[in-house]
Amino acid sequence: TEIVVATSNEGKVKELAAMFADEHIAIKSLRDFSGLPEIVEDGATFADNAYIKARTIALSLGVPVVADDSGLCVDALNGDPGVYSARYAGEGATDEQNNNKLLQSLLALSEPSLIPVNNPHILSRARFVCALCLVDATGHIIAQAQGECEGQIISAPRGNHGFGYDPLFYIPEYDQTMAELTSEQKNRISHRGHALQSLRHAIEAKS
Ligand code: ITT
Repeated sequence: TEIVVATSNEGKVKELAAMFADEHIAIKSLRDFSGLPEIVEDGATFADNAYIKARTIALSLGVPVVADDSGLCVDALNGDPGVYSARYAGEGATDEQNNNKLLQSLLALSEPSLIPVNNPHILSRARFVCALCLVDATGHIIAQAQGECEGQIISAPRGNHGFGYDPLFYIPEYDQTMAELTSEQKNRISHRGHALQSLRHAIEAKS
């Protein structure tokens, strides 16, 4: 079996492929197709954007589609970059540019109260959020789900696994950043892992 995921993000593809592997479901991403319509990702929420991506691609290909819209919400930045996580440092920004922008924004706040005296490296609490949406071949929602993962933004990157903001996302319970965890560990505790579990339950509840 095969499922189309409406994403061009290789990091997402790898993680979702690993999560679907147990069920022998292979993933096709937008990189496997050409001539697809432009996706206008102008929703106000992760859930809205996941639906927009899934629906656009389902209507174009005429098959069921899953989409993942995700991002990082930082408390000290009032929830930013949020739905703008992929383009925080500008359209087409690299992960490194986005990470630098995040550190700059947090250091610019320079509110000493945000920084616990015993650990000067923690800049803010934060959470990763992932919305998944499964639509049928006509673009109607079959199931939706959201998952979150709590952590803290640290002042210097650590680790080189994962993607995006993983090197700056510290998880106290593991004393490691998301980029220091193995992909198996990450998938077990991540926003994406939780969202997929919840999507599976939503699908089972329907059938
Ligand atoms: P698609 O729309 O093609 O799926 P995208 O990267 O543009 O890819 P989003 O709009 O959902 O997707 O933005 C997600 C951004 O949030 C992503 O680029 C990362 O910067 C960040 N992000 C999401 N999940 C993450 C994770 O597991 N680890 C680190 N950063 C993550």
